Amino acid sequence: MLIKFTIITLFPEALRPYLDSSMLYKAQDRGIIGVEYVNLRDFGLGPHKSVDDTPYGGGDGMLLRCEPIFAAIESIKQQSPEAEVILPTPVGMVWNQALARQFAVVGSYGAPGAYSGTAEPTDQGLTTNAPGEPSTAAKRHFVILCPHYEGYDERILTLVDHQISIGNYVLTGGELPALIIIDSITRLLPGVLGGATSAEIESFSEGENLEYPQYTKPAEFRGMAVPEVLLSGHHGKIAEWRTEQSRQRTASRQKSENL
Ligand code: 6GU
Repeated sequence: MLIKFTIITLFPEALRPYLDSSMLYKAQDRGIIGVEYVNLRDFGLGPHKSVDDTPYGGGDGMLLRCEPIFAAIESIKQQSPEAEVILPTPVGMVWNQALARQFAVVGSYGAPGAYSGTAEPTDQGLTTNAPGEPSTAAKRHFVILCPHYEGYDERILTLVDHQISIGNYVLTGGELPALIIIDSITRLLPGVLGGATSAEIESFSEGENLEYPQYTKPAEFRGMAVPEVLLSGHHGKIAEWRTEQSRQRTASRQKSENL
C-alpha cells in the first residue's frame, strides 16, 4: 500500500459511497491506497457522546471540543506515529495541483531515474516506488480530521501538520474537502489511472496549462463536426493543434479570472 487515509468524521456515511466508486474503489481494490474511517462520536464525552460545545466569549453555534479530537488522533498515532494530520479548513493553504503532487510523493530517497511510478521527483529527490512493489505497511499515512458545525477549538491545531482549504468559499464541513484531497492525490499514484502517462499530460500537469479539447466518435453529431485535423492522421499537425488549443484555453481563462 502506498498511502493510507484515515478519515476522522462524524459522517462516515457521507464519504463511503464516493470512495467506494470508480477509480477510488479500484485504487483500494488494487491495494494502492487504504481508507479507514474513525467516527469522532466514538470518542465523545458522557452518555450522549458529546463532541461539541458553545464558544467562550459568546457567538453563534457550536464548536468541536478538544478532548474527543485529541483522543481520536492519539489513538491513531499510537499505532502510526509517523501519520501526518490534515485539517480541512477555510483558513488553510489553498489546495492546488502542486500540493497534490507533493502529497502523492511516497517512498524513500533514491537516485533520480531509479523509480518507475508516475509521481514526479521533488526538489529533495524523493521518488515513488515502482508499481506492484511488494509492501506491507503504507509508505505514507494521512489522517484527515473533518471539522463540522461552526468550527473547532483552536487548541486542536497543535495536532495538525497541514491546514488545507479547497478554495475561497465556505462549506458546512470537511467531508467534501477530504474527498477532493484524497481523489486528487490518489489519481497521481502509479497504477491508478489506465494509461501510464495520462495523469501527466492532463490539465495542470505541465505548469498551469489547461488540457486541449478532445473528441470521440461520431465524427459528426447534430451538425457539430470534430475538427478536421484530428481525423487527418498527421501526428505532427495534431500535436501542434493541441499545443495551440491548450495555450488559447489557458490564456482565455487567465483573462476571465482577472476581470
Ligand atoms: Cl477545507 N472547509 C470548509 N468548511 N469550507 C471550505 C474549505 C474547507 N475549503 C474551502 N471552503
